[in-house]
Amino acid sequence: MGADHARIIARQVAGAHLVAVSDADIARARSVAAETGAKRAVSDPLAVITDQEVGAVLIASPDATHADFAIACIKAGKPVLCEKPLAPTAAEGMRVIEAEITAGRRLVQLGFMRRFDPGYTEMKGLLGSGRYGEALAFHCVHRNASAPPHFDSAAAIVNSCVHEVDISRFVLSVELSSVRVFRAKRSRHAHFDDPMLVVFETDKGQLVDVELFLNAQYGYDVKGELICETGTISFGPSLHTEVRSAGVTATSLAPDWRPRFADAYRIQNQAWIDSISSGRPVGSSAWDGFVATTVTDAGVRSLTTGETVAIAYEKRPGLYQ
Ligand code: ISE
Repeated sequence: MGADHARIIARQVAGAHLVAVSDADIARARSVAAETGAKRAVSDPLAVITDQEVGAVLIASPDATHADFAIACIKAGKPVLCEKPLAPTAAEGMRVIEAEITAGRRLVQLGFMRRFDPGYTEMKGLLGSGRYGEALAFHCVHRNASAPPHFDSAAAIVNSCVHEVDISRFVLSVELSSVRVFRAKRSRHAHFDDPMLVVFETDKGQLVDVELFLNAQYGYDVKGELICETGTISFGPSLHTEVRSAGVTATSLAPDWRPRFADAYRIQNQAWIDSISSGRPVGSSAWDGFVATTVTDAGVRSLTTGETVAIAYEKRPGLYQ
């Protein structure tokens, strides 16, 4: 993902160029720097964050390192686009919120790229038009071809389902008030509970259900269908051409999220760069990232207890109004 972001910034975004690339594997950092025209390749991420020539930082490191790197960027006064999740737990995420409050300004944008995906933004716009009445329920499908070996059931919620947490808050303009996780019959191709059904209630009384299936084998498949009072709004998994031939209709599916959400990543990264010049933050804030981890914490609790878990956290007004 880091290499992809570097390519997007170098080739698809106006108003920024790459100065330095860091990776624990220095050979990889060097190869990405050579490919993207970055001047420096280093293995120490703090060297990039404190580099005088670096004006803004994009973090795409392992989840457990996000909070510390984001805090280092805030301390250095540098805007940061940080991949999701903000942190593996809400307690760790709160450290980033405290750092921004201490700095007295918002510097973090969370990389919830689906907020920039044309399918979801159009869905939000159509709902906002009022033409279809109120939203009643939101069906979400989140299938990956295969999960990495280090994934477990909790990681599926913290790292993958966190997207539906953020996008349902965004599309419906709601807060999620409870969560319950159901384990389905486990696929023979899975090494953890897969698939799972995750059901959220919103503070406006709607239901959001997510089929989370990370070893679906056949490809990357993300769909959404919003059920409203006088109509439904949905988008499909593919932006590609449909071919009809020999009695069959065929569309190709992306192998993973990078091609599927290529537009979303490009639009997100451009919006981030533009927001630095304009001083007007866009996308998900650190607070949105914190709320999402609060919800996934509750999801992980539900996974353990099998019960519905209420979602609660103390609001931090001020910066995040
Ligand atoms: C991955 O980290 C992503 O962010 C993808 O969008 C998601 O589909 C996948 O399940 C995550 O592991």
